[in-house]
Amino acid sequence: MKKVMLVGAVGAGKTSLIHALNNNESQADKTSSIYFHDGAIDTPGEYAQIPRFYSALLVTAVESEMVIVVQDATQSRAVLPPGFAGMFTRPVIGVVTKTDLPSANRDKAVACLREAGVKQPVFFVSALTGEGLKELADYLAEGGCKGE
Ligand SMILES: Nc1nc2c(ncn2[C@@H]2O[C@H](COP(=O)(O)OP(=O)(O)OP(=O)(O)O)[C@@H](O)[C@H]2O)c(=O)[nH]1
Ligand SMILES: [Mg+2]
Repeated sequence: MKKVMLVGAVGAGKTSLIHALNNNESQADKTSSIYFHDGAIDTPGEYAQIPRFYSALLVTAVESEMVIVVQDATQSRAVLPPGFAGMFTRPVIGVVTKTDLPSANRDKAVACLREAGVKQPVFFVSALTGEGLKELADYLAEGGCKGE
């Protein structure tokens, strides 16, 4: 699997997604610092929401092969600034999480990702039900760069 760095708002589901991709059933704790898991770099949501942390994200992204911008499907307003994804020197994909929840709005989530500068592709997943995880894992296993 490609080594990925996950970024996105506080509570978007980054750590839960890493656990789900690794078949780790433990509950995700709040991420308080940049954390290297096997094959993935987890980041605290604050690093994406507070511009003075951007330099840390940029430096760390160099350790990855691809950046995943994680968007909560139930989050109705854009939290990341316009063009956020454009600052990375790695290919960037989008992942919409929490698709299992009744208030999930996929179109709105994609619009948030596009506004944040994420181009193709976008995957839809649920860490709870496992929806979409295989498609994402397959894409990362193939080293997919389609759409970038
Ligand atoms: N229903 C549902 N809940 C989810 C899903 N993914 C994450 N959650 C819940 O959302 C909350 C936040 O998830 P985390 O994985 O800790 O979010 P995070 O993006 O790592 O947050 P920070 O570490 O604060 O940046 C937790 O209560 C998770 O159980 C999902 O796919 N479905
Ligand atoms: Mg986390």
